[in-house]
Amino acid sequence: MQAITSAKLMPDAWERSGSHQQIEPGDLPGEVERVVVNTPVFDVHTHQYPPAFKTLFSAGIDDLVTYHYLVAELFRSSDLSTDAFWRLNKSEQADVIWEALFVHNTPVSEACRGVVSVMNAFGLDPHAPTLKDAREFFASVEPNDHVERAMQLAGVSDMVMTNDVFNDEEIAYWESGAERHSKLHAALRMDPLLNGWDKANQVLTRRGYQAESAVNERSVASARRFLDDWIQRMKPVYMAVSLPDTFRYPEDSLRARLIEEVVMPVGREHKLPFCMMIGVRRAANPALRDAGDSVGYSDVTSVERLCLKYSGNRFLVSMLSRENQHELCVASRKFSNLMPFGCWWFLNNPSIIREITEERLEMLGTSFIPQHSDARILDQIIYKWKHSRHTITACLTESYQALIRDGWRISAEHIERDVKRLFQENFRNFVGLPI
Ligand code: FIX
Ligand code: ZN
Repeated sequence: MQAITSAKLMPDAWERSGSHQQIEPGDLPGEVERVVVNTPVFDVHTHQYPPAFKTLFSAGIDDLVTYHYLVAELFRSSDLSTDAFWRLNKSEQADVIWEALFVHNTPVSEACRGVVSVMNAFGLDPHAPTLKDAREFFASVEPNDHVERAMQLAGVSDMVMTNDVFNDEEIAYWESGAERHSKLHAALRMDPLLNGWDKANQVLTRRGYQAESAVNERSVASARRFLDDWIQRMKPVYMAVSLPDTFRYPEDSLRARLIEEVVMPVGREHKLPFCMMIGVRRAANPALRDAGDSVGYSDVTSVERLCLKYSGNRFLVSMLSRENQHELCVASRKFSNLMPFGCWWFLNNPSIIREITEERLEMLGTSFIPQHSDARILDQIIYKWKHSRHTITACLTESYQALIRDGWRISAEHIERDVKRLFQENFRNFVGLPI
């Protein structure tokens, strides 16, 4: 005779609360999709700029089709040499890529399917034999309206830019007071400072921050003053760097000294997280230029050591190697000042987004940032978020279904709370932005 537990005699907490309508298992997939599709997302890492940053602002079909992901794919489906390709102008390059990857082959790769998604979103024919119609359409849109339309289609509320304070072209816009966009937040990117001090110290000196090849007291003071001044001007939400797969901490290197004596103190003083994107092997094939970067297995223990030693700092971390993802989840369980984010670059494919999101839900609950677009071309946010939302919906649905199997009950309010945390609140809380 099975004992009847007291729980069955009394209305339980769910019934007593009376405020939540339980979702039936059969309705769950549709409810999760409704919430995921309709919850605006904070895109925590992009390469976007406001239209006022004219030469840095990128949108439209020629930029989309010559995105470096597609350039890499072109050479697997064309006999064209890299030299011959680079001698073409942008629209000629786009025509070659369109022919090879969309006309003579089926665009099944994620990057190609992304272009199809974007064209479909704007009512353009992805089966068109040429880019003529698409070019006419994109030539007709006003850039500022285009930003609003693309963010609305993508369901993106805010985007974080990548602002390279060592790029003369970009800082000219900042110094000229070029108009910003209230929903495009700055990120102070400093790859040259940490990965190329031999040149960076000369740039600092040229700009009035006397520094030397040695990371000595004078250099440290100048580098900190340089960052302080740019933080004052940009109001970034975090400081960022892309680190190679060989990055180690601690290490006897200029980079380690600069992290310890410049980045960590500046981060604490300004309450700015340090965003590390780890695992790039730059220029694995230099002939491909931007498309020539590759991936390398990196060291998660180095991340843990930084989180332990600098418990007063916060670390946003994305790693490029699929093989590092499980370790990064484990490290995130150990350090609440470590926030894993996104399925970066070569990981931004449905099969891998699914794997990473599932293991994050299993090990971190809803305490992580599931995705970022890394969009270089404005229109990419439309496909990157459409495709990622599809996979995130599937992962969340399976997590809820497993919970229901084990006795939990789900309401729409709970799903809305969870997705808002994943898409907005985890990041806003971590960088100190208002909810
Ligand atoms: O370092 C980065 O911000 C990387 O995301 C880029 O260098 C890379 O080219 C990219 O856009 C990947 O999606
Ligand atoms: Zn990026």
